[in-house]
Amino acid sequence: MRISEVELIEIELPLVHFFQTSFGRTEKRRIILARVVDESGTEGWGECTAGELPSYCEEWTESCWVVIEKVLAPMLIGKEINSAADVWDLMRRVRGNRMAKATLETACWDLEAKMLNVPLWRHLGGVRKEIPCGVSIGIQDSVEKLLEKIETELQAGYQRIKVKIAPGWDFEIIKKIRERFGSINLMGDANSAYSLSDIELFKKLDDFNLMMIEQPLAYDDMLDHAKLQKQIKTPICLDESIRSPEDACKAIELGACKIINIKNGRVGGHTQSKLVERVCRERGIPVWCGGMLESGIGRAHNIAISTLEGFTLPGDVSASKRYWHEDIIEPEVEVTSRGTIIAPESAGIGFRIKEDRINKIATRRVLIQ
Ligand code: OSB
Ligand code: MG
Repeated sequence: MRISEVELIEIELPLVHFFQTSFGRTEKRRIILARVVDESGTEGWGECTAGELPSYCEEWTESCWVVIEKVLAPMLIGKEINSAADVWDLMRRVRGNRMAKATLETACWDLEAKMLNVPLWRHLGGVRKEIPCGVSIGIQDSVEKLLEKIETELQAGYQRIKVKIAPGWDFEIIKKIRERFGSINLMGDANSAYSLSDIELFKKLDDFNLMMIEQPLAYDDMLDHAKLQKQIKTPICLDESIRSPEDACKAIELGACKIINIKNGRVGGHTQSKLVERVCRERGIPVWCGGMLESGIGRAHNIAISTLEGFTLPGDVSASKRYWHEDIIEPEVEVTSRGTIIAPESAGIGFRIKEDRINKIATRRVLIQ
């Protein structure tokens, strides 16, 4: 392929319900979409998963916009690209900025799959047509509200419930969930809200038989996670700490985790996600696909990567309607009563992009040629 132009479009999408983590509350998303066009006229779409502020990681909507527009897109435009798997290497002179890179890299995978007329998930090497799904439920204004939400998601068939935890919203919350719903598949995600001095809390949480506890300690501290994992039974799952296949190797060797959450944005796109999946599979570490409150395009990419062999645990990939009044793809992502999503059979990401809707909610755009 040879990319003739890249268009960046920022859209504003209000969430159906606010999403609160230990680092803050999100009410509406500012999402950058990338449309990459091959000289044959074929298009591929990617979504930037950076947040509205640099809280989850250093990248955010504003930083990604400028890095993609001024640095990354010019590195790809006009180059003869043998395969989407080479796009990561074309951007290797830029350090970090993995979410910005993933925006273009995933778009190139969609483009390539469309040129080959195959579904992206098959093109990535996926082995399952149906992926197991869980939900991530943010911190609520009351425990009653949280229990109500869990009830709704269990009714819908989701295979596991993840709740966000933070100091003051942890032990008692998990206890109440266990009392009310018994032995459901349950896990907590702390988004780095704790330190090793909270070890007694984690020892007490062991009694609740959680599937895992996600990123309890600092985003950049594998050593402390290794120390914690040695003293608790609950498996630690790393999210923020794993930015590359090398990070995955180190974390596993250190004993910092027993499970890894893979996010395309955080690791730099599909090629890097595939490498992290392989590192984990070869070492017997199960993985699952995380979410970043994506719109339909990012969600479709998440579905595709979730079909790889190592993604054996239910991910945070769930139905469009949990997030948006109206998504930007058609059909919207739906979940079966078994709590699964069926990977689409049409070419590329496999969903139609609703460009008329995108045009209506676009807040800025730039064409790079
Ligand atoms: O830590 O997994 C996380 C959302 C934004 C930033 C970080 C995280 C999350 C989620 C939501 O947990 C997952 C989703 O439903 O998209
Ligand atoms: Mg997380």
